[in-house]
This record gives sequence, C-alpha cells and structure tokens, in this order.
Amino acid sequence: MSFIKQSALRIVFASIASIAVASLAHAADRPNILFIMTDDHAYQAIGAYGSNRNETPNIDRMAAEGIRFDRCYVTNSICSPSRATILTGRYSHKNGVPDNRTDFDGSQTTFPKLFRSGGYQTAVIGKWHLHTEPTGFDHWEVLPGQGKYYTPDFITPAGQAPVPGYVTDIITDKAVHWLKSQRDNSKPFLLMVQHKAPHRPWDPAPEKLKKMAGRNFPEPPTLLEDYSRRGKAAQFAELRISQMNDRDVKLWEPDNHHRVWLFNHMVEEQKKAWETLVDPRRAAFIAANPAGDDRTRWYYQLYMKDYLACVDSVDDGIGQLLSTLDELKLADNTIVIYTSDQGFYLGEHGWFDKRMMYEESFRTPLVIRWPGVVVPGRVERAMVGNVDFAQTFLAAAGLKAPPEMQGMSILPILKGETPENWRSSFYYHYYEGEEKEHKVYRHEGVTNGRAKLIHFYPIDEWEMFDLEKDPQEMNNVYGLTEYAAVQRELEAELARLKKELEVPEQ
Ligand code: SGN
Ligand code: CA
Repeated sequence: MSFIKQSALRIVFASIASIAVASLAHAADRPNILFIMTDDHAYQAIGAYGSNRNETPNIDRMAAEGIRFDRCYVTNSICSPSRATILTGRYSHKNGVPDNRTDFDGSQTTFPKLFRSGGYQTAVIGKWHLHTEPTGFDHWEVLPGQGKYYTPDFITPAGQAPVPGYVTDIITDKAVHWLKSQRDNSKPFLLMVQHKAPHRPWDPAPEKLKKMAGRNFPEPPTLLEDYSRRGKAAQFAELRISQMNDRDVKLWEPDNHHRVWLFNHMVEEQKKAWETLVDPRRAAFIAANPAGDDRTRWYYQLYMKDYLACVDSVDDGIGQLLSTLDELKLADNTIVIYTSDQGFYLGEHGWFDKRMMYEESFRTPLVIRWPGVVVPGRVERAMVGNVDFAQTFLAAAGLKAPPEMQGMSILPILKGETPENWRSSFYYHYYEGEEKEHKVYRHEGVTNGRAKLIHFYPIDEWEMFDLEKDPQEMNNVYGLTEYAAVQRELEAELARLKKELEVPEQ
C-alpha cells in the first residue's frame, strides 16, 4: 500500500475514532440516574451473585450489561442509617441517624438537593423511612414508616392515602408512570425507586405464592450452627430462624389478628390465593410436628418461600423499568443502579435479619449499568460502600461534591481506571443496642478485605476472622499468636480510620 493511501486510511480511522469518543463523551454528559434500592435484599438471593436458591433474570441482565461489585459494604447495617448515609455521603455519627428511630434532619446537604440545584429533575418513589418529609425532590411519593405489602398507604405533598394493589407492583407502576408522563424532557433526571420488599414480614403477591409453592430450597451450611464456638454477642442476639414468630412463617390460626388485618386489606382474589396457598401450612406443620433442628429447617423453607417470592416481584419490576428505558430511548444515557439498604441473613449462622458485621449483612448487592462507559459483564472486587454513592453520582453528573462527604467517587472504577491508592480498608459501626429489637450489641470494626476485626464494645468482646481461610466466619482468631501481626495491623487501621472519619469515642 502506498504511503499516501496508508496516511489517508489513518486519517479516516482517526476521525472515526474521534467521532466515537465525541459521541461517548456526549452520551456520558449529564446522564440520567435511575437508582433502584430494595430493603433487605441479600446478595445470596441474586442469580448474578451465584444464588443457588432463586433466579433474578432482570438483575442478572443488568450485571451482564454492566458491572457487579463483590465488596460493597454498608457503614451501619440497618435501614434508616443506611438511607441517611446514601443521601449525605456521610457516616452515621455525622449525618445524625445512628438508628432506625432518629429523625433525619432534612435541612442537611444531600446529593438529590445538589442534583436539583444542578439542573436535574429529581424524584423519589417508595420506601423512605427517615421519619421526616423528603427534601430535595421535585416529586415524591413515599410509604409511611416501613410500609405495608397490601393496599399500602402513600404520603405525598397532598397528604396520606391508601393505594389499592401490591406494594412492589405499585412502586414499579408509579416509577414507570413518572418516566413516561411526569418527566420534564428539558432536563436530565434522578429517579430513586425504593422498594419495601423483601422486608419482613415477607408477604408475597398471589402469583408468586403459586410460583414458589412446590419448591424446596438448599440450606446454607451453617443453618444449624449451635453458637458454641462464638462469643456472647452472637449467642445473645435474637436473630435466629428458630425465634421467628407465627406472623413471619404464617403458621397462623384463622383469628390471628395479623391475618385478619392483612386479609381486610386484600381484594377477594388475593384473599382466595392466601387461603388456598398459605393457610394450609398450619395443618401440615401440626401434622408433621417437627421439633428442634427439624423445626428450624421447616421454618427456613417457609421463610425462603416467602422471601424469595417477594424478591421475584422486585425482579419483575426491574425488568419493567429496563423495558421502559428502552421504549423511551433513554437506556443509552441512563445509569441504572441496583442495590439494597443492606444485606441479610438467609439462614447463615441460623439467622435472619442483619445488623451484624459478618459478611452477609455487611455486604450489600451493587450492580451498575452505564452503556458506553462501563464495559459489560465486569466483576469488581475493590472495596466500595454505600458512603460512596453520593460522590459517585455527583461526579457522573459533573456536579461538585462538598468536602464534608466522607466517601470516594467510584467513577474511575466504573471507567475501568481503578486508582493505585484506592481504599484498602473499610470502617463499620452499628449503634442500635442489645436493649432494642433483635438484641444485637453495639459494635464497630474494620476489614481489609482479607481479615476482619470486630469490637462489641459494651461488653468489650473482640472477634477477628480470616476471610480467606474462613469465609463463613466460624473461627474467631482474635488473640491467637499466629495472627498477632494481622491483629496489630487491623487495630492500627481501626484507630486510623476513626481519626480520619472523626468518630467520637463511645
Ligand atoms: C421491623 C422488623 C425487624 C427489623 C426492623 C428494621 N420487625 O421492626 O425485624 O429488623 O424492622 O428493619 S417486624 O416484626 O416489625 O417486622 S429495617 O430494614 O427497617 O432496618
Ligand atoms: Ca433494611
């Protein structure tokens, strides 16, 4: 090939490349943000994270088209604190919400407020659970408190009123409606879709009761843990599946007040489905009369049926949102995030619920799809956290994050350019004490991804786990000579992080 031909070709290739880069830059410029968060959705119940108990084709689609984070930690594994951290980009001791009972001070700087003042249209639909009215949103429709599954009330600026239907479907429908009819087409948007499901008491939709009816779910290896090798905090906690009540597993009598209340909030068809698919549980349980470990196993199966049925509705909703973006031709310039307010125990250590710093509740799912920026199908092990969300979204939108935010923008990771000095440890602090529901002692701790140090400080109990050799966290190695160096390193890191994050002494 002649020199002239070669250079002409080079020019053609170069201009194709620069057009591609320019359109990428344009697509990535002020992208829309669709933030989907569920309540208590364990990564163990997501296909893309390797679930052996259920399928989640729509979250899996997001992971296949985007990036899955395998180490996304929460600062404080409980609802309101997690939400306050996400909105403010600050730890509980800075945003004023250490537990589920404290009101969120809505006059604080939050990322939705910065989006709004930065020219975005902002909306939140679904669970809020911060006790005060949402601030920073052009549009909001939220559940009061924890919210209900059937005929839930919603609060809007116009007041509170019940909405007929099933909560997950209602939230999805409202979000789809907002995308199709309530959007201001002259602005980019931030839409936060926040599900109640799959939170306790795990009330499924009728069609999902049917779907799960005949299924049997594999048990986690630590379902029947006897706690003899654990400390006082783990023994004392009321997180055990064996401690679930009749409402949880729906082994109820016809006049059980929860059942009566729930059925009063259903339409005839829904009631019929529950009468035929849920009520017979009690007779079957009484006939089998399981005791001890067999009773725990029986409860576990009922728990999984209902929990995973709730997850199934969530996954359907995600599918609908993704189709809506396709239909509206918004998919290319919209970052879609899927996460949960924390992780959850699905029988690991014999538990349900969260709160503890052990992996299943400390880690939350995080899947992000961003066409043209995130290379499809990536899996990332860098340590990120819910404290990073605010700064990440702001950076993606080209907005400035205030210096008091305590996370790190994960934008470089999304672009495939993980910085050399990315964090090598993560700080955790749980504040609701053993006097509250589930009786979990306050604790703080640190992980470097390979090992974890936990201090239940009201009883001065320390635990340390080797996450590589003991991923199920069954063997406390705190104080063992062979781990002295690791322990010193984690103790120093804990002290360093507390100083850096300005954590007051307890
Ligand atoms: C309710 C549940 C608890 C759960 C908390 C917090 N009890 O109180 O099991 O831990 O919510 O959940 S229930 O009997 O009322 O269902 S959180 O996700 O909001 O933090
Ligand atoms: Ca929660």
